[in-house]
Amino acid sequence: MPVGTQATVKGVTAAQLRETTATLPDVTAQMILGNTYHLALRPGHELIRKMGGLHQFMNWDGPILTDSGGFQVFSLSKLNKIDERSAVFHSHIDGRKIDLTPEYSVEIQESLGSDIAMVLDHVIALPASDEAVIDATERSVRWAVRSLNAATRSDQARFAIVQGGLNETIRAQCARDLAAHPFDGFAIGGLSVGEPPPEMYRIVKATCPHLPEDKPRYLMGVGRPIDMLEAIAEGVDLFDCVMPTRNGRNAFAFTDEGPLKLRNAIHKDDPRPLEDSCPCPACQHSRAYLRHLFVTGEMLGPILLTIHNLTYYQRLMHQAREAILAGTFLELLERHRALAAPKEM
Ligand code: PRF
Ligand code: ZN
Repeated sequence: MPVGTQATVKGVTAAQLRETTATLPDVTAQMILGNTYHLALRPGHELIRKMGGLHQFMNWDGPILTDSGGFQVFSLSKLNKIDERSAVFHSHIDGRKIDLTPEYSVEIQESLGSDIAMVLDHVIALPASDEAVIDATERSVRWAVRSLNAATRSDQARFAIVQGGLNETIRAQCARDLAAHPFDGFAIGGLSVGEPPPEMYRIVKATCPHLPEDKPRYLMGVGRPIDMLEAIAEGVDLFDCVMPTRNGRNAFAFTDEGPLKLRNAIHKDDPRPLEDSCPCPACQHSRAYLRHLFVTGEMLGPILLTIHNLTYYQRLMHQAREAILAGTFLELLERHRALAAPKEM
């Protein structure tokens, strides 16, 4: 899922976003991610509801998943107080005090009208003691059940979020506790927060076997191409990450030969496209031209690289699906492990 925090996937129109999947035969509608926290603060979920909901507001007719605000409250706001009832915090925009209960997060997401709503979770900073991790994890389970009970829309799916820090036992218990309730899907949260990648893979591997076989699994805020493929190998289905868009804005292009930093002088007179076989509009141009756009600060540079990176990520996920069906997924994974490995000098 491309990230559209502020009701826009930064730098691209809805039509351009749709085009990033146009050459992939198995993709008919592509999901994007929106954020409860940001949209409730600005422009306000009531306004978006009055404007016909988030799909109409941003002209996206594909599916939308909204995050609950749990992670953003803990990472962006001035968190005031967290107890069993709610997380009380001050807006990072105007300092306004907000009392975010699991029920209020459901209400906001129902106003936004997203297709999938995430439950409010308690995310804690790592490292933390087992005691603190267990406390936040058990609260996250109780909040997830409250969210389920508060929901009123039958046209919105609800995903629970597994927490549990870097402790496999706590993770497994949390996954089993959540799996006992009729959620439509299950996310793995609290990862990709600075831990080394092998630690994240270890926790994903320990969590997945405790989740229902027949419901989607979503690894939140991940990640690099290799991280997604490692997680797919453990049974994860869904991801969101700012990496293709944010890196694109910073002149960083993903390719099947590894990343390219377009500001680098090595590209100054390179006539080749980023990738020969990529059908995206950026790949109608030379690397020399794309570099020129970044060096001169032209806005087309970030736009084109965003489109290329989104196209790359969608194609990678398409390749993973095809490889799973063909029984060749491990070859794809090995190829990307080699790409991601530190280069020998
Ligand atoms: N919880 C929620 N959203 C998230 C996360 C989480 O743990 C993460 C962790 N990487 C990203 N987004 N609610
Ligand atoms: Zn391209």
